[in-house]
Amino acid sequence: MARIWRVSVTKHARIVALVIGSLLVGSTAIAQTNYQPAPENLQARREFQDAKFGMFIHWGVYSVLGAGEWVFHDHTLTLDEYNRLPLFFDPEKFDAKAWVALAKAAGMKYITITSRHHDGFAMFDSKVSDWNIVQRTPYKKDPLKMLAEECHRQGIKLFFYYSQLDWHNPNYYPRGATSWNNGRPDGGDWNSYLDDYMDGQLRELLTNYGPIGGIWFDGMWDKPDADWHLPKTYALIHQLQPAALIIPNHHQTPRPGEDVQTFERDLPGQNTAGFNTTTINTQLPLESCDTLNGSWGFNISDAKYKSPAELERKLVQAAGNNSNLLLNIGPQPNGEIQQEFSTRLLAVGDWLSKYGNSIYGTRGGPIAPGDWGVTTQKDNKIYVHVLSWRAPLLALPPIPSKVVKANSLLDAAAVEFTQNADGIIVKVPPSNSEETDRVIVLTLANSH
Ligand code: H79
Repeated sequence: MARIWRVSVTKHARIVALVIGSLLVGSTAIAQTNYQPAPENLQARREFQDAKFGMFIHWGVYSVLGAGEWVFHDHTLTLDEYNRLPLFFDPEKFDAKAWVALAKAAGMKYITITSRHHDGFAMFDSKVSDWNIVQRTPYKKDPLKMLAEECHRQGIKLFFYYSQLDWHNPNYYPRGATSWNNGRPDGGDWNSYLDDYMDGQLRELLTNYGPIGGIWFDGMWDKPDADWHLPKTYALIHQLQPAALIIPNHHQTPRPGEDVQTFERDLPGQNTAGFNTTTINTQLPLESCDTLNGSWGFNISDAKYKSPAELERKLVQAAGNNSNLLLNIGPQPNGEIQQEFSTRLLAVGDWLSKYGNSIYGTRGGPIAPGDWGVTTQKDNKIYVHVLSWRAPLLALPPIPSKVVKANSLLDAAAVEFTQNADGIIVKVPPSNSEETDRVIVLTLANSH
């Protein structure tokens, strides 16, 4: 008996060893599970954190209808109906140079653009299928190519948004939570969708556009329990461009192989949107995305534009929470960016030309964000961003370093302060009701 038992245990052990072995041999999955970011990836993460402010662009054939990027779904269109949209997409006013120049003038340091959204329509020259801008539209050109060239010329990093969710491809099967009966067959090859179609397109995006900042994934939440072959896809990306950052908007805590944690319409850890995780990965750069009005893709009936002051506060709040802000605009189908967007962006750029020192290159400061505002830090400077405080004195909690000097950022005027074991009290310069943010610079002793 005992002998038989021992044999069967040995047999089991052998099977287990075999399974583990087969996972180890030639499997990129293991490589990404034990993901060690390449030195250039770690460097890219630091540069990403220094950049602080990016332009998010949602642009696709959905823009033609002026009802946002979910119009296929929201109007329960059929495949036949949606297939007509590319025929009207002819953005004769698209000017890559002007888009990049606008991002720069707004003080933005990177651009993240939809290479394809949930409609699966590739806004680039893809050989993987003909469901793309070059083959289906009268425009026939690849705007991402033009944008990539212009970004490289003007020194802006370009990231590609890529929707893993696909409402068009029959191989996106079994369909997910957001699917409806739009005329796709009841069958499809999920593995082929991931390995051939998606990885094929990612290979194109990481090969044909020069060095890119990274891939911003969205839509995995449509099929949360599916096997997305993430380790394989992540390994492919890091193998093609080790510095490219993988930024997944799956609303979960980060997984191995991911380089940035992003939060949709929320500051990190604050789940006001209702679908974000409240767990922050302290090892990774953080990003928060939001919209300039209320929409991502061009929406002709959305006039809820945020004021420059609101946008500046969002940026300051993000920076004070150790995060970037990725601010979205949805260009028109003709390729133009509407004035309501550009004027506000230019105003933010103007503000940043004065306040940028307290934002760019900083990390979240040593004092936790409060109702009064936030802090950022760079080298031996702490920037106290007073966003909402009417009283003349502001009491801050203690910090380990000695403050040797306090100045107003704008005019360098000395600011009175006292520091003891209980904290720091600063005399806040009087508030001018027009001012978005009053920044006081604390200079610390014993630092470089
Ligand atoms: O690209 C933009 C939007 O089109 C896309 N992400 C941004 C960047 C987006 N898709 N959905 N949402 C934003 C809102 C989130 C809805 C969700 Fe759900 C709630 C996801 C999970 C819970 C709805 C219900 C979709 C799946 C279940």
